[in-house]
Amino acid sequence: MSKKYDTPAINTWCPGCGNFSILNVLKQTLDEMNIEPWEAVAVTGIGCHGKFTDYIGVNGIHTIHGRVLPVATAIKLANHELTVLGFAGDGDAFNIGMGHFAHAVRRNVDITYIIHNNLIYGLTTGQTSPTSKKGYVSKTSPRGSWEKAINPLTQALTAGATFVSRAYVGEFSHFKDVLKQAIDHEGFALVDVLQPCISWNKVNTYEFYRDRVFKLEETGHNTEDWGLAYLRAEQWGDQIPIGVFYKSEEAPYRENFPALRKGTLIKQPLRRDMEKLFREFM
Ligand SMILES: Cc1ncc(C[n+]2csc(CCOP(=O)(O)OP(=O)(O)O)c2C)c(N)n1
Ligand code: SF4
Repeated sequence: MSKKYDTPAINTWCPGCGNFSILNVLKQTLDEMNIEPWEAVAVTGIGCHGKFTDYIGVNGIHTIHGRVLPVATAIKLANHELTVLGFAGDGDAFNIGMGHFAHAVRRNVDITYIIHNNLIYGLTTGQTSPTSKKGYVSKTSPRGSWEKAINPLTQALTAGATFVSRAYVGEFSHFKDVLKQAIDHEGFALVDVLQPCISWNKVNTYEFYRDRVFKLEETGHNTEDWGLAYLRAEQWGDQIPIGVFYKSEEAPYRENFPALRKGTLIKQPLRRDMEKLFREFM
């Protein structure tokens, strides 16, 4: 595997964590898509997934909890030539960051949003998260969670997403294929990744997923059928679908900005005397 996306950082994820697979899939995907390290930017939230910016050798910003999407949106608007990749845990994305999700989706911001969905809070030692299933027992829900779980896929579909997908870390080449399609997609692309947390989630383990996941494309699934995508997105139990659920073509967010039709913002000449502006704040 190419070493050009490696960094010197010492990896502190637990050995066997599903995050390793996400990192390796991403490196291979970027390499195979000929996206050079300086052509991509990774934005991460707070959590075990947040260390991604240390471990992937592309431009990166480790932002504050729940704010991956507004930061990624700003980067894309400032320089839409970059491949912008957002990485968030299920807690980061669907608790503190939930408000941003529907807006990034309905705007169709041209970014790929990768959810490290381990169905718990990993970094803070295994508390129930918004995607934990009803009845899930943890130190914050010792009698079992009584709240309905948030489903990232149905949330995205109802908000009007143009690319909705799910991958599983144990299906390496399938994951890579889904990720390539998501990065290629012009508009907001969700990749909900089923990522076992071997230290804290003793229910949704590698064995759990190995016995349940199946590939949608092997069922003749039609990715243009929103209703079918919704039905499949609700399926969770003995059988768990992975793959591309839905995709459609719509203009990405930046096309609403006449100034961006002339090219990426950072390459346009400044029309204001910025020196004067900066002096005002000194
Ligand atoms: C504003 C704020 N609130 C709470 C926290 C504590 N906190 C750190 S990580 C985290 C959640 C981690 O879970 P998740 O986003 O699912 O990521 P994972 O660790 O599983 O990758 C929380 C609540 C924080 N750092 N900042
Ligand atoms: S606590 Fe869980 S999510 Fe975090 S590094 Fe360890 S196995 Fe991975």
